[in-house]
Amino acid sequence: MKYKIAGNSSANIPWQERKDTGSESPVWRYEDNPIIKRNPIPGVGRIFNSAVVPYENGFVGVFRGEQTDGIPHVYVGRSTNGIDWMFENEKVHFVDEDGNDYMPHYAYDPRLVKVEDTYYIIWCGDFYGAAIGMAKTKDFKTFVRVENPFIPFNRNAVLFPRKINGKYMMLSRPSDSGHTPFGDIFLSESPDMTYWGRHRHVMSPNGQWWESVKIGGGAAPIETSEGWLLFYHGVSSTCNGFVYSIGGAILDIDEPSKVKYRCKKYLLTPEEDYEVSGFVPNVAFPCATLQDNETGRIALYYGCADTYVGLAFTTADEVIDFIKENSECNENDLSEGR
Ligand code: BMA
Repeated sequence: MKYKIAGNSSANIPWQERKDTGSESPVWRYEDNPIIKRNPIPGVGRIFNSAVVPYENGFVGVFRGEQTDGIPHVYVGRSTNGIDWMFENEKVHFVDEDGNDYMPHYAYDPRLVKVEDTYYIIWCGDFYGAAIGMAKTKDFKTFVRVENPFIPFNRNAVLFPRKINGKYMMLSRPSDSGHTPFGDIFLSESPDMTYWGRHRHVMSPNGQWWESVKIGGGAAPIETSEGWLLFYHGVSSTCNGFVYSIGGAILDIDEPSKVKYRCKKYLLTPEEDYEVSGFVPNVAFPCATLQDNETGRIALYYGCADTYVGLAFTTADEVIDFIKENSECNENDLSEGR
């Protein structure tokens, strides 16, 4: 292997070898996509834009369950193979530090990241408009909300899986409270998961047509020997609405606001029926990866058309080389140093 993935080996992650599809992309889809179909739980019409992590001998995830009243909440699911998921019928019950009920009005696009011995869930909820909500758990039974990290409006907060220079690090995308027509990725740091500051610009839409409207963090960054590998979403606008594709970038390992490489081509764009048609057509929305450091294999989970969950695969070597070969930045020239 040319590039190394840091962390523990997770040999049982889902995997399927590439079949030649004619695509030049280093990312290929699971043949039996989508892995989560409509009406997966009573009272939930669609699950999509959801995140998973290795847990015990298998995997656990937090899922965006679009209830049949139209309101999204977070549901827990468990799987032994990362493909077939069993969901709890009840949405996650969040409490405050004293154990009192503390439910968000709604919660969508959850991310799930383990830092040290704690799992953090980060979602978009309501705080006088769209804003980031956060909670922690150690056992996936008790979910304790922590302070909202940012003032409104914000979406797509993605925590790094370890502290950097002694600080927790989080990407986010300041927004408006609607279907935001802009979006750049910023980085914030915190000594304690309560106070966030030292905000830095990471990336803006950079002129590539497939991501010309807005971009936002996707899966938690993967630590590799080349830097932090980031799968993110990039949005373009057409006469029929937005199109969400998946992009790739590599951030500096010690100073992740610095973009080392950013692929000017998308890695995955809506092509299959389950991506181009559904509740919101033409959405591929990456939210999580599972990776194995022994083989360099990466399994990427992405929401499809705001309706299903899809799975795609790549390897660290293939995707990093593709990003490097097709990199066009110096992204940091776009900002004023910060
Ligand atoms: C964004 C979010 C995502 C969704 C996307 C496409 O603003 O609402 O949850 O996948 O739009 O509809």
